[in-house]
Amino acid sequence: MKTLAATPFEYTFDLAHTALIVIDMQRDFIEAGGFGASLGNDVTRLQAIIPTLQQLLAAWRHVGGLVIHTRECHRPDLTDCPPAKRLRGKPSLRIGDAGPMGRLLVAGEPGADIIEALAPAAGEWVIDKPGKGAFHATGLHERLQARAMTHLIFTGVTTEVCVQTSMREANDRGYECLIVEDATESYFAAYKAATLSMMTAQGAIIGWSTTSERLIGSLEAPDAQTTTDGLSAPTIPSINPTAMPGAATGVAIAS
Ligand code: C5J
Repeated sequence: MKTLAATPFEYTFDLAHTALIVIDMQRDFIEAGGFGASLGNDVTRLQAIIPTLQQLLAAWRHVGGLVIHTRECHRPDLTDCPPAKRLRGKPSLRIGDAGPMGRLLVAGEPGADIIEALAPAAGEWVIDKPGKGAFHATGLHERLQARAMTHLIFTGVTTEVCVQTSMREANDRGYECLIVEDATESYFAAYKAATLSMMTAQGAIIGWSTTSERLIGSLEAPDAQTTTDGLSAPTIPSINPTAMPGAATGVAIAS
């Protein structure tokens, strides 16, 4: 078991039953010309977390943890995109419209891809989701149950939309949830702060938050495991994620 300092109190997890979830680090949200930009947002705010996510992914992969990537996208015929989602507001381009990276938020288009710097490695799960939440119409819960997963660690974008929705869905399904403060970002600083605050309030009513430094530190530390004689024994070797292949370049590392 691993325990780390978190808000509002310590978070404990067993790596074998914990998945790291990277929400929607897609070109459509991170790069100019995509869906996020069509709503008038400054996408450079989201680009700032890429190096942190690379370090965290490298550390998580090094210890053999399950990684799950999500992509918010729709079928080309948009039958899974309700008008209430497509027609809302006055964006410069709507979901399904053609932009510089192909049709916005449509599966298979360049804009729906995960950015190259955070490309999924072999064996990692990639979940296409038509909603904001990762559990809506994806079968994710069933797959997690089949792998006996109990704890989920959330990262990605945007904090108050798809990350928060997914973490709330997970909490309702019984998962112990942690969000990594510097590995998630919003187009709006105030919304990110409010989201972290409301999810961890009232005794971790939705879950916990921590920093990537603390989480990586917990992966580097010896695993506290009770042995038959009642003593603790270290099981995980010490690591330095910044020195790993791929940590700086974003090259995918097979887990
Ligand atoms: C949004 C997301 N903001 N991934 N999607 O529409 O947060």
